[in-house]
Amino acid sequence: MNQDEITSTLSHLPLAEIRYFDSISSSNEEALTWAKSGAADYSLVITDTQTAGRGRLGRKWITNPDSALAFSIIIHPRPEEQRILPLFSPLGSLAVAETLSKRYGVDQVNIKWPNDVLIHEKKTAGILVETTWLGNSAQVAVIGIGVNVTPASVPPQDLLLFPATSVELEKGSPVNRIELLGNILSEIIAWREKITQSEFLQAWDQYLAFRGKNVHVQQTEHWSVTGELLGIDKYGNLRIRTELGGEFSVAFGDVQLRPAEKP
Ligand code: BT5
Repeated sequence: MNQDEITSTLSHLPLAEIRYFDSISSSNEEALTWAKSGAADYSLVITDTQTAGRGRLGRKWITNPDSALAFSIIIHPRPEEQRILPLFSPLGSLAVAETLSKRYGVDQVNIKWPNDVLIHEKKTAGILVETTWLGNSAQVAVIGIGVNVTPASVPPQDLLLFPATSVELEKGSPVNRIELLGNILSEIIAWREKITQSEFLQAWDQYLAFRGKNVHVQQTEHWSVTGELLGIDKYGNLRIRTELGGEFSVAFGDVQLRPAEKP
C-alpha cells in the first residue's frame, strides 16, 4: 500500500483528503489530531500497521503489517445527525457487513451487537467511534475501522477475548485491501444518507448475530443480563427476553456481549 495507489483507487469517492502512513500509533488518534486542525468531512487516515491500535474501553486492537485494514474516516455530524450519534458505530459495522456479504459474496456475515463484524461467528472487524464536542454538539465523529484481511492479520487466540478470523480465510480467495477499503467507504457514504431512517435500523437488525440464542450482556462491572436475544428496537437498543419471561432493553453503549454458551 502507498499514498499514490490509495489516492488513485479511491478517486471515485467524494473524500476530502487522504493521509497514508506505513506505521502509526493509532489511526483514530491521528484523525482526532487532524480534526482539531480543521480536517474536512470525509477526510481519511489509513495506515498499514498500528503500534497502539485502540479498542473500546481501553482495550487494544492489533494491526499486523501488510495484512489488515486500519483506517479512520472523519465525519462532521450534520444538525439532524446530532440526536443519533451512537448510530455512527453501527454505520461502520453495517458498511463492513454489507460490503462482505453483498459485494464479496461472503456467507454468514453478522454483527455482534453493537458493532463487531463476525464471519462464521468469528470476529473479522472492529469499530471504534470517538467524538469531539463543542458545547452540547458533536463537532467531529471519527469512525475507526480495523478489518482482518489476510490470514497474517489474525492475532494469536491467547491474546483475544473472542475467536477471530480474516476475510481471506473465510472467503477462500485473495482480496485487494485498497479495493476493499473503497467498497467499505462507499457503503458508509451511502448508508449515512439513511442513518436517520428506519431502513438503517432494519438493515442493521438483519445482520444481528445470536438472534434467538441465549446471550450474556455485561454493561458495567456490577450489571449484566442473560436472556434470549430478540433483536434491536427503534432506538438501536438490544431487546432481550430474560429467563423470567420479561422483555428488557439494553441501552447502547460500551457493553460486552457473548453467547451464554460457547458458540
Ligand atoms: C473493537 O474494540 O473491536 C474496536 C477496534 C477498532 C480498531 C480500529 S483500527 C482503526 C482505528 N484506529 C484505532 O486505534 N482503532 C480503530 P473492542 O470491541 O473493545 O475489541 C477489542 C478486543 O478485540 C481486544 O481486547 C481483543 O480481544 C480483540 N482483538 C484485538 N485485535 C484484534 C484483531 N486484529 N482481530 C480480532 N480481534 C482482535
